[in-house]
Amino acid sequence: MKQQTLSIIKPDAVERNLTDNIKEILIKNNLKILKEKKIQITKEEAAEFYKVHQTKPFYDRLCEYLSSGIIVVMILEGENSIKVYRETMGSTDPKSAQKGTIREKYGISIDKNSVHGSDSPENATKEINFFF
Ligand code: IDP
Ligand code: MG
Repeated sequence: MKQQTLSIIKPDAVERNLTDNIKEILIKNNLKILKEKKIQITKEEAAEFYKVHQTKPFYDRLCEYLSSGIIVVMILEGENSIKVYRETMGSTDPKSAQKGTIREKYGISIDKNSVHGSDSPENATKEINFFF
């Protein structure tokens, strides 16, 4: 089933000029970049975007971080793109991410893990509408 999902290249990766390397991995995994924009969001916008995590101890730091620099936001499309992209990113903590995944290759820490990806069809729709 053809699906769309939202991808964000986080500040740590944009800052290190990894945008093209990450896009190359997406394309290799049959994830087509439908729309793309380079922006910086406010801490308030980040707080809205990450609202599902508002009770977590790392919420404030997470919002501070996502709004700390330029990000690249993309709509990806492909067969089962939500699952495929989650697998392409690797697990949340780069230390335990599988070899060859974006987070294993480029992630610095659980905070600076280089990329975001939607985790369900409902959230993909919400997140796409949030940015586009
Ligand atoms: P995901 O990005 O793999 O979907 P989520 O659990 O949705 O992971 O968490 C959102 C983001 O919050 C993660 O990408 C990561 O940067 C950060 N995060 C998640 N868990 C922790 C934690 O235990 N400590 C610090 N930051 C965390
Ligand atoms: Mg998540």
